[in-house]
Amino acid sequence: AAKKLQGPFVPKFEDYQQVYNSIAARLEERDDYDDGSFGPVLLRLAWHCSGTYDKETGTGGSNGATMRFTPEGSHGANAGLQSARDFLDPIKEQYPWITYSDLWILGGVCAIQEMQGPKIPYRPGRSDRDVSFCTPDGRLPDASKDQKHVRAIFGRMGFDDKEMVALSGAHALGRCHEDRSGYSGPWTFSPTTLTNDYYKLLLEEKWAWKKWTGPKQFEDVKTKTLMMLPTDMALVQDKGFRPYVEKYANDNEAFFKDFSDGVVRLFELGVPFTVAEDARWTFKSSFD
Ligand code: CCH
Repeated sequence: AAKKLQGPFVPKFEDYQQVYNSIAARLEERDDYDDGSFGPVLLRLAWHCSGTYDKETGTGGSNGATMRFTPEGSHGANAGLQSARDFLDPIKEQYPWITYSDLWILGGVCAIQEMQGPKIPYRPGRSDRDVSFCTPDGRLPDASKDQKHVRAIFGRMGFDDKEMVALSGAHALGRCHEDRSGYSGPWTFSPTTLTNDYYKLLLEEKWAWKKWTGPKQFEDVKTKTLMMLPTDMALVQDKGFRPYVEKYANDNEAFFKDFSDGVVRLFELGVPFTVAEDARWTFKSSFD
């Protein structure tokens, strides 16, 4: 019999596409969650891994998957993300060669594409690190604050005004849960499909403080079913941010382009890749 060359398994594009397909299939299968999809919470997991990055010290970011450990997993901002990690665990069992940190980011990529968002080019290369790499609490944004805080937090990651507004369009997806953040409700009427509705609603609806005993948030006056956080409202109140809100409200294609570029950058913060930028992969979606 022909002798097969043995060596360490080096996964290729096709192998990662298979992982993507398995996540997509599991998203389809587990439609018993929230508004019918784990997609939003998968995206939030990927963002909260990445959004701890600090450009001055080079610490934080998606390399490491340190949210597996209690110090970081129990940060207030990460409440509820256990459900996203649990959702991905059977995928990790099926493909033990992928690192948690590459898998969690691939989960975010898959969630965006499967919720009909733009393509998010991807490179692997993240390795899992131990508990000593957990980031300190307080690196993720606090929704009760204003534009100064948003600029300080995203500025620390290295983002500019345009990117901050583009990334915030993720709030077209998902909802706030009282038992997680204290806030309540979805931002749009289609929380499992990525659209530019977040910007349209910010500009077109009338918003007022919600009358309740929970944290200060806005609700739409007309239906009282949608919400905005103080940090969301800061995007239309601030002179630097507002032009981008208007641009994305009027041009979904421009939003998709800038959102994709911003997410690619976000998901790669602090990762020591050996693969070049021009060798990123684009995964086929389940409906392509
Ligand atoms: Fe966010 N987000 N986010 N967010 N977020 C929440 C939920 C989601 C802030 C606060 C909150 C981004 C930026 C910000 C998602 C993606 C992104 C919640 C509710 C709060 C609070 C959590 C809960 O109760 O379950 C603040 C503040 C900022 C910026 O200032 C960015 C950037 C992204 C991604 C690119 C997604 C998706 C959700 C929905 C999660 C779900 O479970 O439905």
